[in-house]
Amino acid sequence: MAEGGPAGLYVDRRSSSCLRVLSYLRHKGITELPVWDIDVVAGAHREAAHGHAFAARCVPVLALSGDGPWLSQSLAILLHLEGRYPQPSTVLADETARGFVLELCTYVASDIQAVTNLRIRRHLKEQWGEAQALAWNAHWTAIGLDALDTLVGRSVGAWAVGDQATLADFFIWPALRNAERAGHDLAAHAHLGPLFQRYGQQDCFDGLGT
Ligand SMILES: N[C@@H](CCC(=O)N[C@@H](CS)C(=O)NCC(=O)O)C(=O)O
Repeated sequence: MAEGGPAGLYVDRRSSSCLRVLSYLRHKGITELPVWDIDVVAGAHREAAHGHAFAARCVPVLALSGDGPWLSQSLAILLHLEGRYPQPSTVLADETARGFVLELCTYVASDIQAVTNLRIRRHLKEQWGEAQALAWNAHWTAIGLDALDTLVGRSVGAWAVGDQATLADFFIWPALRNAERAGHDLAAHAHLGPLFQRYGQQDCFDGLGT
């Protein structure tokens, strides 16, 4: 992507943060937004030429035009898209319920994924080795999912908050997918285990990600 590369959504399909946005696009039926793949494991987002677009040094990034503005942070991107594509709504009208949806989103993004993401794991591996990096990941995932299970237990229905998809689902599904792929036993969680099974029947998540 040149500094003024094409507009659209920049993702790495291995990234749980990107899967939040990709599953949301599917759920909403948004097909007109161009999606560009970049390789964050190879460091494409850290190349100096892309500094404006990837100022936060992470994906996803939504380039609203070739020259910006650029939005990073999956929650900011989803709230922007929700304004452009309000139906079907994934934010709730009731203020308390809407706040709870955002609580779940930020719990996943800030309290689970932030301490387990690529640059953290890479640093831990370089400093202390692969085994310690894996142990760190398992430790914070277990603590995070325990708390998330309690939070979700307050609201869960067919989806994480009641019986309609909300922003929270697009954060929780990739987190559970990551945890399962890392060997975490989701069945040990009273609410998250069954919820992940129900997610498996939803088209918006089916076969998404690499
Ligand atoms: N808080 C950000 C997190 C984004 C993030 O951590 N993305 C990861 C991939 S899941 C990334 O680009 N990592 C690159 C790196 O760590 O160098 C969001 O919600 O979008």
